[in-house]
Amino acid sequence: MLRAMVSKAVMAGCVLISAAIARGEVFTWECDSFPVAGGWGLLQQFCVPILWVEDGQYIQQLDMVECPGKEQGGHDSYRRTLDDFVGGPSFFLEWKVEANGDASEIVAGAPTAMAVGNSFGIRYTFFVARDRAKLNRDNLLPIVFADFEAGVPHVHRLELVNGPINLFWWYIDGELVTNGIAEGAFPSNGPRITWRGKSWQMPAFNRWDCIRYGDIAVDGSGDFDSADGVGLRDWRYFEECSRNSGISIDAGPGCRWADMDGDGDVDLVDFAGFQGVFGG
Ligand SMILES: [Ca+2]
Ligand SMILES: [Ca+2]
Ligand SMILES: [Ca+2]
Repeated sequence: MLRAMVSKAVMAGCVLISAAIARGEVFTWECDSFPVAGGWGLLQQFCVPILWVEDGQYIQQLDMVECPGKEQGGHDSYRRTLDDFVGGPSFFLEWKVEANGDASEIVAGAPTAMAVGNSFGIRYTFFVARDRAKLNRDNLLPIVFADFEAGVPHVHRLELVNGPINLFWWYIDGELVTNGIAEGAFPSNGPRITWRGKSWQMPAFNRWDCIRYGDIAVDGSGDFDSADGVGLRDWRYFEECSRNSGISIDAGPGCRWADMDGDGDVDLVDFAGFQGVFGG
């Protein structure tokens, strides 16, 4: 059961003007390859992290064994620019991870971190441990924690809508943790995404299952990646939504695009609707 401790923030939104450039659609890395092969730039590695790919997951085993005398253990981090997504009306970031590191490591930015941000102070930095996650947007804004079940992977989802007022939402496993007014439009002004595994004072063992981001698909469109009509790539994600949903099981915010009849689930009726637009 998700228990969110949310402090309310009331602040004025500010609109950053972004140049309209050719924009991307959706980036996906399903963790079935090493990150660099999946398009990520290696940022930092130290203290000899042990890394491998297994069953569609990228696994980081991080400890202090190879760091005698150091104040922290293994580290493995990656980055990509988000320049292709500047100027969009919306943006989502979704990732699935299971971390076994203790929540006491969060204070040092471990055992996992996922951050999007820019050079102008807009950022969303998430730290996910075994049974707790933390969102830090800006040091002047309230920090939000969420507690959840240990020993299973969890899907984290950030949604941003840019407009006269910029808004954000954070979901875990489809359940809203917090939302509110954003500090500005994003991605904007040299945006980037960075993620890492890290061991501070205790070993960490992280199983990453996927990282996806890009435009938020239009509800009920069947078009997951907002590109090239409805085709095989969309089908791969439709099938996933269908598997995780079903009659009377809410599909969650990450599957609104696959809920063709808008009743909250992704079932056989939606499959028929998806077939109707497939190839179109
Ligand atoms: Ca995977
Ligand atoms: Ca598509
Ligand atoms: Ca439906």
